[in-house]
Amino acid sequence: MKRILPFCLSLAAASACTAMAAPSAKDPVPAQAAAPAPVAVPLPAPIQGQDYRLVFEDTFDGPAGAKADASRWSDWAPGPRKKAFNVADACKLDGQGRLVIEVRRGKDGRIETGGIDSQRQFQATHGYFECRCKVLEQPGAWSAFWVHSPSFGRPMGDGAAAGVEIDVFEYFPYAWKRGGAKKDVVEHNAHWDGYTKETHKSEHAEKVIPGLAKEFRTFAVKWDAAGYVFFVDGVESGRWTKTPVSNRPEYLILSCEADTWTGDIAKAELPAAFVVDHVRVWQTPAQQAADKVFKAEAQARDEAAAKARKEAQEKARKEASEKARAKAAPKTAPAAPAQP
Ligand SMILES: [Ca+2]
Repeated sequence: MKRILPFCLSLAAASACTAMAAPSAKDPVPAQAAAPAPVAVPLPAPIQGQDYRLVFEDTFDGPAGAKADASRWSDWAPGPRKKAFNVADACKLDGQGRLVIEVRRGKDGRIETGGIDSQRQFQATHGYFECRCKVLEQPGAWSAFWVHSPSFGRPMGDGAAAGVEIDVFEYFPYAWKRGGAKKDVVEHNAHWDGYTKETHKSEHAEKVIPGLAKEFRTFAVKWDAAGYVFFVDGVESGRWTKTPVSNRPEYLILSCEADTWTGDIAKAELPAAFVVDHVRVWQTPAQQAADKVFKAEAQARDEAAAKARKEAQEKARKEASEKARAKAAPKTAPAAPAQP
């Protein structure tokens, strides 16, 4: 068996090896039928022939009304976000293998929606990140699949270490700030160096996809050492040329948000939904190995930054308490003039 092991390991499918290791007539036949072999997920066209392996997948199978799988996602609810309120039942499975993120008017007139992210469950550096979904097309709210950094803007001025907000797709069909209606325009937006006016940097790419919201689309980014290239249904839809290449493990987000600059939500036909069929992440073995190193580096940086923050807080606290003590202490009487 030893001799053929490397041959077995080199096979993508283990069926040939299984056949060689089939039980002899003496071996008991398992009473239970073997579980069906998992169906291989076909490689997306832009990464075919490049040794990519599936490292994350959610196909959103489960009973109707169930929450997204907690081993992969955390729900944003409850809480306010921009012009909406994230509620627990806005993100749920439809029982048909899809996640539905609803945007609706609550009883008190507030806009309710939601989002999920994988910050605690899954992070990766570099790879091919894809989402098959049907986008939301209403004024005042938008849907997005994005990849984000837990240390966004820290350290400032170093997007490689701090990470970049990678908006794999955003769709703002009624965004008046962006030159009027942008129906059918898919956007790929980068943000780095924090969100304040003084430091924030961004880059934008977009493409017109006729009938963008009419059917399910597959949005993807190929993020690697060479940069970022975006795809819609396997066809390139844009690339960034200025954005620093993030070498920071980042997490996945699926969300709907609402704000006034994306149109008048009073005119929206609600409830409406962002429907997600699957999310997959692929990496090459070299990217998987590098990812481990990036994760260790990021952890060391995060820990050092947390320690520095704690020390600074402690120093500030001590200084404030010394100041307060000095203020409260009785003034010492001036020394009497020396007698002649
Ligand atoms: Ca699905």
